[in-house]
Amino acid sequence: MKIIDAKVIVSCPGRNFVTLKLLTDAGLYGIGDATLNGRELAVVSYLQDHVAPCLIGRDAQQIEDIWQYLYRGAYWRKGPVTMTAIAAVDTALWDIKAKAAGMPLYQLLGGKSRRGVMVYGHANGEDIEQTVEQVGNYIDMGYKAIRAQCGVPDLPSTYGVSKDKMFYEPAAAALPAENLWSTEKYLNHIPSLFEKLRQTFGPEPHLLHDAHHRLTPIEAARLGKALEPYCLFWLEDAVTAENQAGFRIVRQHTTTPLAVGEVFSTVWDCKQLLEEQLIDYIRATVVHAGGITHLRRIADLASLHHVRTGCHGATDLSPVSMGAALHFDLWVPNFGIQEYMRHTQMTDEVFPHNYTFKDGYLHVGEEPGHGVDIDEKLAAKYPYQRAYLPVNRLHDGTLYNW
Ligand code: KDG
Ligand code: MG
Repeated sequence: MKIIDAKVIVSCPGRNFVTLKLLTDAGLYGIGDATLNGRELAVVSYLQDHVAPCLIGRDAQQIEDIWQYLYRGAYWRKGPVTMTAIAAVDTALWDIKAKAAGMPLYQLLGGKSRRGVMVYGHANGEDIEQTVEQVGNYIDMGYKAIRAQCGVPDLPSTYGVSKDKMFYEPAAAALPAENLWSTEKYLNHIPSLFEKLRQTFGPEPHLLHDAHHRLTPIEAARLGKALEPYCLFWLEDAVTAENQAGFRIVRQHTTTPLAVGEVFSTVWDCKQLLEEQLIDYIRATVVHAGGITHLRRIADLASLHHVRTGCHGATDLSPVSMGAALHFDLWVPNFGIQEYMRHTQMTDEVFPHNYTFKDGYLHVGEEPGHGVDIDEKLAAKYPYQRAYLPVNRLHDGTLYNW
């Protein structure tokens, strides 16, 4: 079964998405997500100019060989642009293989390990009261796990807090917005959010929080300790992880479970974190970490060290990523949780899919493949719009992590 065409489709149904469609001479096609938020066109060029010419004529069934060909063959390894492009090819090829086998993708991976995929939703508010209300709404919708973020007094904006309560979209400006950040104000405020949440909802709902890479290890240690009485499911991205050893300090001080990895692109980004058991959940995902072929290797290494998966699932990962991730989640033995930030109706219409939400779990359909398609005609109605993530500055103007 030969690959005869590789189409790169760029569309902006409310936000930008890059999608790869691989077509074969058997009449089967596969879809992969190639969206890298704020740097979309770099992946478009990588795929169109450098990957597509090498794919034409190759056997679509040789997923592993094509993965190695694109990874080793480039000479320049790793990095988010390369790995997102490889991921798109890999996801499309798994889609094709599953369609050729007449099976939903999870069957090819080894079958179901669980009945459904537990997901967490995003509650946020300008203040504690609003966030508490939103958490209540998610509980009413059936969610078992909720990420809670809230505004910080005296900071005009905070990561994760949006006006539209179901859809958080930080990449909203044609040039990066400049936000203000204060670690002191944040650290003084956040524990009281979780105190209030536990007082209101009791011990049952899983509560999560994302610090979005803004703390140093010792600051993260302080937050982790302060949150211990509220038994979080996880504290996410407390520290940037370029220096994996930095997590040792956090780990030595707190029993709050730690999650990291949404920006990781290969197993090398988390080798030390996993081998030293410095984290509890690895957030690498299909689209940014080399597709199912590579994510499976990360998950296997994680499982040796008691680390579970918690794949990234923000709105900038298209429904194609979500579909592929759900098949992966259904199979992976060391599954933890899946992030599920809902897409807008406009996005859902461009990407028809068969996954459904019920009682806090996502379920995939039984159709062959990963169950997500793209309506190319509709996609063509929404041309690309440049959009950047914000940047953060401290009070004195110093550029900081967003
Ligand atoms: O593109 C950046 C977003 O995906 C990121 O800010 C979302 O941190 C995020 C999360 O946990 O979903
Ligand atoms: Mg995050």
